[in-house]
Amino acid sequence: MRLFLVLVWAGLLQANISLEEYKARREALRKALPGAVILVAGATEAEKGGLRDGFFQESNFLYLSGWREPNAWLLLAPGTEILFLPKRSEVRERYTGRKLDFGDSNAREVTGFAEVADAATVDESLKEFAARSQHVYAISKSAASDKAAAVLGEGRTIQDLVNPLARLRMIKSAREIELIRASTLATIAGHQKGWQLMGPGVREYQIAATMGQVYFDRGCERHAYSPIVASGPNSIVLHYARNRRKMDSGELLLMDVGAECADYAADITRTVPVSGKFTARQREIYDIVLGAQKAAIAAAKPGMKLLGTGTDSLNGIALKYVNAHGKDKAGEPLGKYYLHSLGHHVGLDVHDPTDPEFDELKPGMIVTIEPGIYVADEGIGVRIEDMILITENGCEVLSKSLPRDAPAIEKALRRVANR
Ligand SMILES: [Mn+2]
Repeated sequence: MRLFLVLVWAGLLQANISLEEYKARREALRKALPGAVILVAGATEAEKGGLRDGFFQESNFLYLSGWREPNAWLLLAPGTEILFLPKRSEVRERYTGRKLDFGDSNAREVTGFAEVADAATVDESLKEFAARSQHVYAISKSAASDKAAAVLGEGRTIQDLVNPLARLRMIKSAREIELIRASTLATIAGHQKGWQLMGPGVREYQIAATMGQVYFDRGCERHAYSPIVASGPNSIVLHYARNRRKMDSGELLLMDVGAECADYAADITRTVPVSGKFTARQREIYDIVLGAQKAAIAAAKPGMKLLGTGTDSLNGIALKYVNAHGKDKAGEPLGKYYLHSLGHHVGLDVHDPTDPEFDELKPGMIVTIEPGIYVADEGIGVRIEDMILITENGCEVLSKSLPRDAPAIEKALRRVANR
């Protein structure tokens, strides 16, 4: 059974997204912007090819092309799609390996583009197609919008591609959902292993290292974001990333850690007691955060909104729950300690782009539900974060196999201690 699962796993990670699906995405974008000329810039080696991280493709460019080599451009126009590739450089290739050249005979087959051209001719092509079109789109403040402004001149309006593209990215395909499920499972395995190591005297980075080891060992390529392993007073720092502190008994440990596997992110948070049992006050706060999360998840379905504060908003429902339960030391409601909003979309990016005008939940969206309460003067920060898939009638909690009820967490930690 175990071997079988490993084989399924390897298959999932290898196939990624097909060239047909990338092409369908480009077609969907062209259909959404009829008659438009669309220019998208790939990441350059200079900005993303550093020794520290290695080269990785800009996510909008990857979403539309699947192309993973640097310094490429993408031009979409009515009836046309062109991938522009730079000339090969022998010197660069000594460092980063053989690249595809626009002139290679297999260039169209490898890329899935009917036309592959020399990146030195982007300006010419852009000018030519823009002269025949009413609308030119590029992502604002990107190399593409800079180029379009420079090539087409001051008088020409460049429209922002960010929101039209975000609308497509917000609805995940069946294949994307599969890949995000795989990232979620790898992340859950990491969390479970982290729990096994946790205990008084352990350093935060040891937990982060253990969690990462689990998902890197499964072929996941990156952390989806810098791991947050925050013990005791650090749990109130929302994006704590130093991970140096030694944890102690009686404290909480907040672990917000996620893998990126086959390009897709996961984002899961659990807050657990270092010594295996919540104190009464920790448990009280924990149960309020969990209650808020469960109320939001119970209400999640198409037509509801993720953000905002209205009765049609999951964030509003969670905040209302927090304000109606428990008090701080001064007897005040806890809503003022709910310091960030409820969640975000997850996909190629851990914080996937969203169009604020397109804010109603729809089937195929994947979002996090992550309420938190951070009471600085009590040194208690609790965040519980799960990933949900919006379905026709409600939602599915993708990360449900990682315990989140307090008794289930204590039981899981007891099992670990008894081994
Ligand atoms: Mn998150």
